[in-house]
Amino acid sequence: ALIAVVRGERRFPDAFKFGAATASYQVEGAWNVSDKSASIWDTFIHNNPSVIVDQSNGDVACDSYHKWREDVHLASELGLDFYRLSLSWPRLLPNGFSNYISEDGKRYYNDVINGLLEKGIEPVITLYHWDLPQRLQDLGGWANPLIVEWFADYARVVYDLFGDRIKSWITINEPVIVCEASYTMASFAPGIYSPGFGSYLCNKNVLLAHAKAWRLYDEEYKPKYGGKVSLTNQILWAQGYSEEYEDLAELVLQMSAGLYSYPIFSKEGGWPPSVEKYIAEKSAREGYTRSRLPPLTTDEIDFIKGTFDFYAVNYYTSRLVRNPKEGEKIGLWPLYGCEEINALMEPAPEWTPTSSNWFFENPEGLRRLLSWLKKNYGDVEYRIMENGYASDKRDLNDTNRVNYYKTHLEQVYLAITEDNVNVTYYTAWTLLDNFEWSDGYVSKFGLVDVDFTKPDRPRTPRSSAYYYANVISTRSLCDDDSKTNP
Ligand code: PNW
Repeated sequence: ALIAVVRGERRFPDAFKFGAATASYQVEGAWNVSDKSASIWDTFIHNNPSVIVDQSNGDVACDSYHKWREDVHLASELGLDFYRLSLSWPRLLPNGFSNYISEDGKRYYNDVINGLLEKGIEPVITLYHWDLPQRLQDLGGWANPLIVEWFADYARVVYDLFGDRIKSWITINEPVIVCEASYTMASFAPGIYSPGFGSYLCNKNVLLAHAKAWRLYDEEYKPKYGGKVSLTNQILWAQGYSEEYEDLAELVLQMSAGLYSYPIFSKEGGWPPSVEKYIAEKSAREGYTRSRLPPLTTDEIDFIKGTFDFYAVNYYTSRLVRNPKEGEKIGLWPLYGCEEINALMEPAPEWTPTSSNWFFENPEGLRRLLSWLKKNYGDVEYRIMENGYASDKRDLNDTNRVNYYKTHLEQVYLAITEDNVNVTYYTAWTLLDNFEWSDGYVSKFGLVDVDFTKPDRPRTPRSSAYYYANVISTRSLCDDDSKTNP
């Protein structure tokens, strides 16, 4: 075992759970084995290798398709309470539709789920972590309202196959990235540039698809299995550059967190009022017949409202918000600015940069964000479903990553004990170095190092793995740094 037990002082609540996450395209590889069809990430990168900094792709990745036993073993050595993984839709349903289920896909996910359960690790399943079947993209993907049915059909297959063993579900990972990185930045698959339009169609369809999958579970599976379902939002904490910009920062938060949370988690439902008004007025000034933000009907508002069992959030980084000065260019939403509302977003000079150009360390942002969420969406259960650190070094003694986890867990602890936010899960991103989207294999987030130069992708735990294992075994934040050395 990796653990040395020390008596920590800052103890997390007994029921608190610690885990780690991965995602199918980032770890599995085996992109075309058996009857698996291409996902939009397979196609996007095969067609445009230069969109990835090191021209790499996820064809092999960590080869977790073959090496899942080792991953389960590592998860067990860490002492994880849960392991969050995503399912590849085109691995399970090669047609995209539910008329045909891949035996191979079924076997693979059953193996992983049962392997985790045998070690006493709770599997947490994400239905959609960005690898849409290319065949559905060819029909419009997230811009086509029919995807709401396609997604619900897929969800039904998954609930039928694995529902007896899964108690926690995430429908969709980071809708803001699904819709904005794809349609506004156009740097994520399918890479269709349609800012302020395609992104909003996607936004609406994502909400309806999530709601339909939630209601399906709630009505037909929850009575039998008693699991919980939500979606997870990635939110950059935003605060005013100075006091005069607090209102603008609030509008930025409504544009990012609000567009995907207010319809589900607010009492009123529907689009966040400030954003709805802003975009409607701006669209009219621009000469559009109707708002670029597609309206939600009363039925749709009711259908989406309340479709959650907890609030899930992924946190990495923060921004200061202000209006641009004369001649200053606003960067791309949702990372560097928001053209729609004339907001410039930048890191504070004292926040330490990481190897990902969008990522600067601000641990306090996590605590502030949790308080903001509680203020906006109420005293519900909050689960942190991702948090972790990027480095381009392969060092096993990853002191910066240890420090990131330590300082962020401290903020989680304060949110629980000082601000009374009901946080119940903490998830490290990620178990092992993997394919980091645009950053390829350059930015590494792993608790465990993976040697991508070797065909068998050997895995070696870093200091951060030992540190985290120790936090988990003591359920506490330990001050004794000697315990983090392998
Ligand atoms: C999340 N940003 O993605 C994802 O859920 C993971 O798949 C990913 O590996 C991890 O965070 C680290 O990036 C993000 O540009 C992608 O702000 C981009 C951003 C944030 C999160």
